Amino acid sequence: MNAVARRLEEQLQARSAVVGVIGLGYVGLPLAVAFCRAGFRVIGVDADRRRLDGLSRGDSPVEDVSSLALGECLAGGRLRVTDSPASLGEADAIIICVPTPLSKSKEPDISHIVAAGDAVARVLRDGQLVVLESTTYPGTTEEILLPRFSGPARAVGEHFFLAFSPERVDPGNTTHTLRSIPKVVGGVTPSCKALAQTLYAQVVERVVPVSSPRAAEMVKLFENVFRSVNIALVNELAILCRRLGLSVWEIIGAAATKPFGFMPFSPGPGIGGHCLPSDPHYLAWKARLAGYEARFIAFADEINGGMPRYVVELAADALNARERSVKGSRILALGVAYKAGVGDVRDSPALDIIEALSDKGARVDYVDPHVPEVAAGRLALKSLAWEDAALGDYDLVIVLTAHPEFDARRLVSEARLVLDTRNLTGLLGPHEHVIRL
Ligand code: SAJ
Repeated sequence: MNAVARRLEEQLQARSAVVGVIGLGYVGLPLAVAFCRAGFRVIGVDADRRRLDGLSRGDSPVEDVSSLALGECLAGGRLRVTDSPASLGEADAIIICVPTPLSKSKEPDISHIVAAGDAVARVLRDGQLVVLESTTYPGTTEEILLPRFSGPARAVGEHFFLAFSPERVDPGNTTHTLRSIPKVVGGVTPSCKALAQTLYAQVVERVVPVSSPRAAEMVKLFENVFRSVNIALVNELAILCRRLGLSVWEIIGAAATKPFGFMPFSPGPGIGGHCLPSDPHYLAWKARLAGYEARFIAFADEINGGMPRYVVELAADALNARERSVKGSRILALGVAYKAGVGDVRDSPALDIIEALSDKGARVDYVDPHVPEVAAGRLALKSLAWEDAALGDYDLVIVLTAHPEFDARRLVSEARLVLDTRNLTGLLGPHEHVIRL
């Protein structure tokens, strides 16, 4: 480490360094609050004026950050939120946590990373560490950010430092917290890696160094491809078990008794959220550039993407078996969030299912205690209250998100026909009017 690096190292260890976070969403805001609570001064930057206004009022838009915790950081003067990236000139460490969505053609859209990189390049000075956290294809840190930051009199590892560290936030997971989830870090040079390790060691229990930013970028994508492929496997198993007259839930439950070499996943109506539907495509895209077709990723996407249509077919078959058509039937969807316990509807398969049933002429209502209102295609719907929903008034009740608020016993006793895609009613044994995925 040269003198510049050693000085930054001392500031990070003394927690006198100023930390900048670009992107105050489900990744950036918890990180900003964690550094505040560790004693750092933090500058939070976000382009969304409405989000900033809410943050300045102490209203947390992120379920994993309480407004109380946010308010304490603001009141203590440790956290300042702004829409001006120019203020990052004051920061000694800058963490970029901007979205990496897909384009319409399912190709990486790194425009937010490019914009953040250009903003940082305008304020970059000697002695700063920049870490990219946004999930992206292997090579982004060194191909997109490094050239923007390097110059004739500014070399990485000497004047400034650059690393990648994937976010591993699992929204709604109270068991594994930011502090307890090991943090993978890959630096462009050994000094970059060492400084990024010191930065994160102030807020997480375990830092896992890897050989390069590309390795760290790949680790994250592998984690998500692992989940996407295994979810597709159990979704295909669900389709197969139905054809063979078996319960996929029984098969998986029994297989999960194997104490080694097995990891259970659950079939469902499809996959949603900010990660699994999109992250694997970043790797598939990079693989194609390297002349390789990542077939597991493509096939998993095909299976998972086909589940909403499969659920609509099951619903139509269930109504048909009772001499009801979808057209004209009243259907109640339980849950629209992309997974249990959260209010996030991004890429939620429930919205596709509700829209498809409505397009077939069903009148669809929904209940989701975490989502007061939602747009499903052209539909603008408001949630009914679970306790007020007259389950017996519906021709079909479909469980799409297994929120803990839904009482399975009441569902089975009051509803006339249930399609349970999340095994919410699994413990209640077989019922003629309850169909499970
Ligand atoms: N799902 C299934 N079956 C399963 C597991 C999940 O159908 O067995 C569905 C969920 O219902 C959801 C989607 O897949 O619609 C994604 O579920 P998820 O549990 O992966 O939830 P995410 O995307 O919010 O969080 C994941 C993290 N989850 C876990 O590791 C448990 C992790 O992959 C990343 O930290 C995070 O994405 C991210 O930010 O990349």
